Amino acid sequence: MNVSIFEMPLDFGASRHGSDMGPSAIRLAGIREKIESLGHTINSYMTPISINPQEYESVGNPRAKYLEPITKACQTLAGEVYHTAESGDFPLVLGGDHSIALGSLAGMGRFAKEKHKRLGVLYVDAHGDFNTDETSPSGNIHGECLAASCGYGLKELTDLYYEGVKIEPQNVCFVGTRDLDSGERELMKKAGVTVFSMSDIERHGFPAIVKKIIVFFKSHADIVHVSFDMDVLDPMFAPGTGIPLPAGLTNREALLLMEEMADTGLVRSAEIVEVNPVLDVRNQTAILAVSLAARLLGEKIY
Ligand SMILES: [Mn+2]
Repeated sequence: MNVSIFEMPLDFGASRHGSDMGPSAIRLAGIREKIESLGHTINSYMTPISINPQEYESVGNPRAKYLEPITKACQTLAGEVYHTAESGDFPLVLGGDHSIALGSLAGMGRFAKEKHKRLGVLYVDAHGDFNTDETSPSGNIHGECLAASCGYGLKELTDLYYEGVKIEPQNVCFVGTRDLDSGERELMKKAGVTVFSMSDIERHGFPAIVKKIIVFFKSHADIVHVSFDMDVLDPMFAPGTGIPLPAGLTNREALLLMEEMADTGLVRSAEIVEVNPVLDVRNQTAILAVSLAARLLGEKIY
């Protein structure tokens, strides 16, 4: 397979800055060498656009902080992701905070639409990212990116790249969720997304949940985008992330999930976000991000 890697050094979407250094940390952890060792070809490896550090931009509307630089960067990313998917290559986007999903999902949304395929999204995240400008307690856009991609929220976000819904909410499956704001929870229920929370995992066991996720995508999607937020992991395994929350997935569970998703043959694109080296210990979060990407791209132990 040909893989194109996009580095998105963007941290405007979060209140704890430093995830703009995530792509460098993942690069230093050896993403390129790892992917090539699996027999894939890296077709391009680039920073698609130059993104100013947060200190050089103004916050703008406090209800939608850094809206302008985020939409500008995501617009460019969307085009890159679309053209990569169109050429048959696998776009792998490295964040950056989760607001970059606005770009990836817009790019894959256009690709799916043009090919008349149903796009599914596996959203691996401790949080819902399903706020709108009206429900968000913080005004941080990384908490609104999935809602916006599903058509809810500010027009500047919902109509990014092209007008209209990028992903049908009934084709979205969450896993590892453990912290939702009340407004976003309500909107998620109304929108009809599927959620496998940490409580569901505790109740049924992780392998049983993985089976349900696979069944979900086999019946809801022709192609799948995996959006992986490192904060889904327990901080024991991923301390280098903006909003660490206890009681998360173990490294073993997350690796298994990526392996099983690879085996579906449906995954056509992915992003790994919220690696924040400022908060990390000896780059372990970036190193784990590389292992997760490798499993998703077909790495087998035996
Ligand atoms: Mn997130």
